[in-house]
Amino acid sequence: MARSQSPTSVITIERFIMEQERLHPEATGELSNLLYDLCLAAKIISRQVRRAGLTDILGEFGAINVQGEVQQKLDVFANETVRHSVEHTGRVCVVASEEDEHPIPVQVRADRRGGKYVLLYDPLDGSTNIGVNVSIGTIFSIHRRSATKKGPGSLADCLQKGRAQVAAGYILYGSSTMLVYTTGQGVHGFTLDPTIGEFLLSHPDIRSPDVGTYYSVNESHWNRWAPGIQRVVGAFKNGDGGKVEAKNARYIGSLVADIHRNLMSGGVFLYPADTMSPHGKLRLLYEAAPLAFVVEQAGGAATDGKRDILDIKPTELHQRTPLIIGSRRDVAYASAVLGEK
Ligand code: P6P
Repeated sequence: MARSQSPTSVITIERFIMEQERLHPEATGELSNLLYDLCLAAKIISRQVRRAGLTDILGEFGAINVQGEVQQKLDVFANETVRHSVEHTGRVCVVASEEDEHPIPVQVRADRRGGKYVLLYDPLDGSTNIGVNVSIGTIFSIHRRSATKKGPGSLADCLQKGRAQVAAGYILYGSSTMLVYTTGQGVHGFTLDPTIGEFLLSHPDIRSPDVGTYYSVNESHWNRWAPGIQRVVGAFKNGDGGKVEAKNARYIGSLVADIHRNLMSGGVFLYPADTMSPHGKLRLLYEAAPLAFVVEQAGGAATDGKRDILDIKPTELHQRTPLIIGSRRDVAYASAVLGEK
């Protein structure tokens, strides 16, 4: 019989972040407050996503974003909600989004010093799934400013290796709304209780199995892949007679949903380069790098096939990268095969 939770036994994300902060006497609380800001944005976006089918917000906004994709109304709403939740706080000096061509420097008039942090985010990944009620997600990455010392931040502050992130995570708008994040002290999952508007600790210290149950890839791209990738996917599908067992295929086509399932159950996700997308499809700064930080902190791994995702030095804001991410031994297997001559 599950122990019913008394109101005093629930741990809100606010209490959890505060307790985590106390582990770092040098902490000023600014990172904690920035994470709260993102929680507020997540609640607002979640409310709108949950109503998407009931208001006229469905459908296409009509504008074309920097990726050349038709912007869905919820994309625009989510993009602005995240930015409006942080830009007045004095905690960030620059924000950059998948939906905006350039970073947006932030200067709060009263504070000449300028914010300490950089926020990179994909406001609503998988948005083509909005109209068919498939889970979608928000992904965020937080760095300290590095290139500028005060005032508004710059593109150079955004172009940092994933290894330098101070926090990263995602919000999954699925059967429930979950926020999963890391600050380098493990990975923790919180489920939104909409009746009280609080994210409650539901998955402390998430650890991924070393070997995955699932492999996730869009196999319709098979003929566009390099032979090494075909070998790797073939082994995940059929086994390779010893080094890796055949796995179950699971591919939702919504990055956060695929990554979250594999994080919890064990699995490996691949979005390789191919003849049509020579650098892959997914973005390094606000998709691959934050997810790699989370997955590594849960005991997994993430590579572009040659290098750890977190060790790649970005040169452009929206640069793409091939991505193989998930259970540690599955990623290692893929890297070993791809490294063979
Ligand atoms: P494909 C959704 O459009 C997205 O950006 C990710 O969420 C998802 O993992 C990927 O693209 C799916 O791409 O080519 O398999 O449809």
